[in-house]
Amino acid sequence: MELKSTNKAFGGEVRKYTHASTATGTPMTFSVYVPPAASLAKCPTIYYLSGLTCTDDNAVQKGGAFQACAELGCMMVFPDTSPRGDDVADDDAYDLGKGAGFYVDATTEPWAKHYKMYTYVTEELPALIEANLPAAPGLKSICGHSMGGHGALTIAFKSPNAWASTSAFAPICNPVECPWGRKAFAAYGVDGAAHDATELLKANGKAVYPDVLIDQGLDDQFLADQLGIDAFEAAAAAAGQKVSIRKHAGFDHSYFFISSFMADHVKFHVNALNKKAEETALVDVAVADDAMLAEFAKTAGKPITCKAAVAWSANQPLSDETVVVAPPKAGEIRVKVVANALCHTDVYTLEGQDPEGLFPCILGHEAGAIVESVGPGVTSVSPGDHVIPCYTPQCNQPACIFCASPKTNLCPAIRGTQGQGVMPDGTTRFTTVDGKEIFHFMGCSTFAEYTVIAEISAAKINRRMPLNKACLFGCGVSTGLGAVWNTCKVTAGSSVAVFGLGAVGLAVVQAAKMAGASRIIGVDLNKDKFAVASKLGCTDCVCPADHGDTPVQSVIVNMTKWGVDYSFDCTGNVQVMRAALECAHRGWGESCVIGVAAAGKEIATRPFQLVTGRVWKGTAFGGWKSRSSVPRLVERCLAGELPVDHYVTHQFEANGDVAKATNEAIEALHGGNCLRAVVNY
Ligand code: NAD
Ligand code: AHE
Ligand code: ZN
Repeated sequence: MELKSTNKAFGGEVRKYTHASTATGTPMTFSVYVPPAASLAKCPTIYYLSGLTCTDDNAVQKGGAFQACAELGCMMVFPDTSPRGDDVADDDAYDLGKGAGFYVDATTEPWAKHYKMYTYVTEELPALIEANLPAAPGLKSICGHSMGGHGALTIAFKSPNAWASTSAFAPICNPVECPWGRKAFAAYGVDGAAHDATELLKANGKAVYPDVLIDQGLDDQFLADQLGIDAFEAAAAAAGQKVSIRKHAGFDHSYFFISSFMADHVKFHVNALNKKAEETALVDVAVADDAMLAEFAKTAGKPITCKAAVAWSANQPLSDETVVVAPPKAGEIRVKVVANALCHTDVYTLEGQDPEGLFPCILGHEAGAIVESVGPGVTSVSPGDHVIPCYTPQCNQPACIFCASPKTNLCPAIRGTQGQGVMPDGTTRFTTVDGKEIFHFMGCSTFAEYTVIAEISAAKINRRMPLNKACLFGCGVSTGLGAVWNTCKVTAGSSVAVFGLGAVGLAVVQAAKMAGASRIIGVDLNKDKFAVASKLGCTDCVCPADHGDTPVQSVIVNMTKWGVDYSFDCTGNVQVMRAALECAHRGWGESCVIGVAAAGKEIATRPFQLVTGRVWKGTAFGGWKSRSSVPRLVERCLAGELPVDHYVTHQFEANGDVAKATNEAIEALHGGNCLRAVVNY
């Protein structure tokens, strides 16, 4: 594989490669878009098949796919449409031979020698891509235009397990019935019905995909004689295959048409790929433990009496209580909490600093758990599944503009009731044995042996991940990583300042290092944090107390001349938030608030700081869309790409007294040398 050219687009790269193909026996060229996210993790891949007469260049230069690919973190591969070369057979006409490989394997000479585009696209190229580029193994989808639309639909219908989804622009849907198809199949000696999307639908007689997206211009000059979309639509209806065929007046067969709807197709595929990523993440795990399932079957639908650490009021130690956990209602699940890590926010609320703090309540929101039972209508998880409760849910409803947007993770579906410490129906699932109601917390309440959460707050993960490690991805660590990769999108070579080197701050350091930041300045009042911070990537560590009256922001500006490209507050202290902003680079520095400030606290700075180009922003849970992203973080950790053991500095065994162990964890956090204290239930 030889790299022929590279161009930059939306922070990613457009690369053109040539390689000696074994399938076609000729040199083959293809282009690929590698998104910025690929520097951090392997990405799902969309294969785009071009139409007659095209090479990979057409779609690369005119397809308009890269912004969406960059935003959604997926690669896109553009193979050529046929073998090329002097000794490759060709035809004078544009619809046969070079530029018209029809994504089939020819059996008749002179075509049989090189025209093996089916094998090339379905086997050779994906193997080459997965072996040499940051492509997530087996996570691929396929789309295409015209002849490429025919290829995308037929290839997908023939091997639905290999392709997560398929879509097309003005596809040749019934080639056995159109001049292009009949000519090609006859010349290439191919059984047309085996390479005809409409005929395959008829042959399958059932749906193979949840949906297929097709866009068709109504002013398309080939619509009447070549494309056969009506036959396809009828066959799909007969087979019960959902197809979303969008017909657009005022559009023809051109790349103007394709580029107008390309982003929708990328989104369509990324949704399907995310779904497949979740599903496949679970296949290779140990089966649920039958004994546990048998236990769960006994308690399903009934109240469970168990132990919990209840906060009766602010600034009081947690109290060891026996509580009754009601069964999950519609859209809810009840989970057995296996391990819980303490986050500063739990302490912040326990100390009465949270404006939304309600007592009595069961705190806790960074846990690993197992599904005990599910309420009516729950489909995404089942008893025995391993989940991480997420305080930022993801409803994925078509009407949810937040879940639909790549710009945010702040799904508001249950935020109102969550802030009121109750379930979406406005009631609690926790009572004392004498019936006193107890509030939920952050939609999680994992300081209890059993808790009830909304289905949309449960991220289903790989059972191979120990739950007392998985819990770390429920809040602090994910938040720090996401603040760098999602919220600020820190680029290689950047300078970064991180205020507060607890678990959140250190995750920012780890992520900045992985993103290729060239200078990472760690700031903390507690110098004990500097050793681990340096190991994770800090190039400099600053203790404000060492600089007398010099404001720490000035210390950092003096160290860097104009300030840092990115700064992060991970303390929750509003003065520190100000310092973080004011040490950001003149002209373009971005400062991200992660810390949670106490009630009544507000941030302030001179507007001049913003006028002169600094940007102040914030993040909740690092911008991660919880149910689709947390399982992938867990996979990366399992794959060794994302070490997190260093965050667990303390472990406690509850042995039936969650309160005692959690109070010890709180002690440890206050001790100053604790990052995460994990309590095993
Ligand atoms: P932590 O207590 O473990 O770490 C805080 C660190 O900040 C400590 O090392 C402490 O020494 C340092 N610090 C405190 N005051 C400082 C100051 N004035 N100057 C320099 N350093 C100072 O907390 P954590 O669990 O890492 O959480 C950090 C913050 O992030 C908390 O406010 C927490 O509530 C918040 N948080 C926010 C999100 C979110 O989604 N936005 C998620 C998790 C945590
Ligand atoms: N209840 C507080 C808000 C607290 C806050 O900002 N929480 C963070 C998560 S902290 C996790 O340890 C968050 O994600 N907020 C977004 C949200 O919707 O709550 C208050 O100020 O009222
Ligand atoms: Zn937290």
